[in-house]
Amino acid sequence: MKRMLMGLSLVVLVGPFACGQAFFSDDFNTGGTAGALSRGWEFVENEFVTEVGSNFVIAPEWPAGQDGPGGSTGIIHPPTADGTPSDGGFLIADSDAGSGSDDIGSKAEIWAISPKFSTMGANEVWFHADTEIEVNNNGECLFLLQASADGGNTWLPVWICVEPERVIDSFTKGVDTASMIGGWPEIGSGSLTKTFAGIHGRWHIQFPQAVANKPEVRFRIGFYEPADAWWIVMDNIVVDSKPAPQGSKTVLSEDFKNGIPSTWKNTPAKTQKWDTRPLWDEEFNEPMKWIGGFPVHIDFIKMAALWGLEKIDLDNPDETVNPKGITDGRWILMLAGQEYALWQEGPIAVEAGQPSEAADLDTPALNLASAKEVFLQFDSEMLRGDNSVFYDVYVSVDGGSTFSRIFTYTGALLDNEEAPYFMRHYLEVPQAAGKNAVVFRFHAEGQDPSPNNDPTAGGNGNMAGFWVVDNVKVTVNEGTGVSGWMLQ
Ligand SMILES: [Ca+2]
Ligand SMILES: [Ca+2]
Repeated sequence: MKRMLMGLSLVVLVGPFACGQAFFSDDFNTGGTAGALSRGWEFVENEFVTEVGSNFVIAPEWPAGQDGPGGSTGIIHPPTADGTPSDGGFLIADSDAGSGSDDIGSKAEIWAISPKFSTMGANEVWFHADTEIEVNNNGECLFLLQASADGGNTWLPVWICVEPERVIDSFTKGVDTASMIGGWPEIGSGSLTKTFAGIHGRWHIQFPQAVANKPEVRFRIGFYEPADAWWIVMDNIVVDSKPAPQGSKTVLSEDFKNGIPSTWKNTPAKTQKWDTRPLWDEEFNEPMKWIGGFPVHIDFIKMAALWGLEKIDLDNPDETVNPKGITDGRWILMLAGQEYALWQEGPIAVEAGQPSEAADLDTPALNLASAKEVFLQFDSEMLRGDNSVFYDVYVSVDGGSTFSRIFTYTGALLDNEEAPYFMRHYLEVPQAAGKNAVVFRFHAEGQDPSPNNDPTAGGNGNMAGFWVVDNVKVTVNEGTGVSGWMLQ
């Protein structure tokens, strides 16, 4: 509610520089599930649902038949923009904690449908939410975010997520999902709207143009055939006309097409560097790791030639190489085949007698002396293999002498070793405004699993995870006109 009121006041204060007002917001801190229902939310299951305990509630309540909200970490709040947990109540549906039996073909649907709100006067409509959507690497659910321009009579796709095993299950069980969603997500497409990956952090996504300037708009998030789905968790939802937070002037833009630039500092704390290609396995002289006797690689488009594959054909999947099997959801990359900066846990540190692999990738020092607001954005695709792994972003305002953390993946609800997360993060960095030597740091660390967790015994090739970063941009606003993002 505070965000909405501040947004309205900004319209008065700074006129055209205020990018818009909130049409809807909810922090779920008032009245629990009953309070949300009284505000116009609907938490609905269709007639095909047989699962018990998978419907939406406002935590810390949970549905009858379920053990409790959240699952794996004990920190059950979803992450805010900097990765730390949200507060108070939050929206959750946890199919994993439910009985989980509504398989592919069941037509079961479970939805949280928002209250109606007006977008009159808007040219564009944006959805923002602190979000944790956990995608089972071998699940078969569809996660869907949709918007309605007619009060909920008809729905338009905003974001479609497919649990990776659904590709195989659709093929073997003859359930045509691809035509239902307009084709499978495209591995390697970098698509932020049709994906095999989950969401972790503050999510910014634009609604279809059709819902702008309409008197009765709604949105809904939910499961379609949620058997073996994990969960949907959201807090601090805001719908307004403000795009994801970024400045009007680009100071740094890096797509790693020519590798990691020499102007970037690439420092291994132990032995492991960031690179634009996977680790080299010295034993097999190939850029891959070995899992259960099979060669695997997080970017299997780059590995296709080695496997004798001409293409990854999701409409005619091969169980031995397609999403089930050795390349299950843990290895499906939405950035596959592209150039990027990659940290991947590997055997090098263990071979060198170092149990921990950590590396810092630093931007060049940026002169932001004339900036009133500073923003960092980057595409991020990551999988955390175990609790030894940390992925964090830091900023230095003294040229790289000292750093403070501005983002973490491990501060809120998270599950290890499922499908990766893939999204674009947008961070506001007020401490960098007006500073003349600003450095951003991507820090990754993890420990290669080894027999009996004995690092001196050598790694067993299991995966501790990977982090892919791409399309890093630093943007600023200068002068007297500011966007208002930092005034909220
Ligand atoms: Ca809350
Ligand atoms: Ca790139």
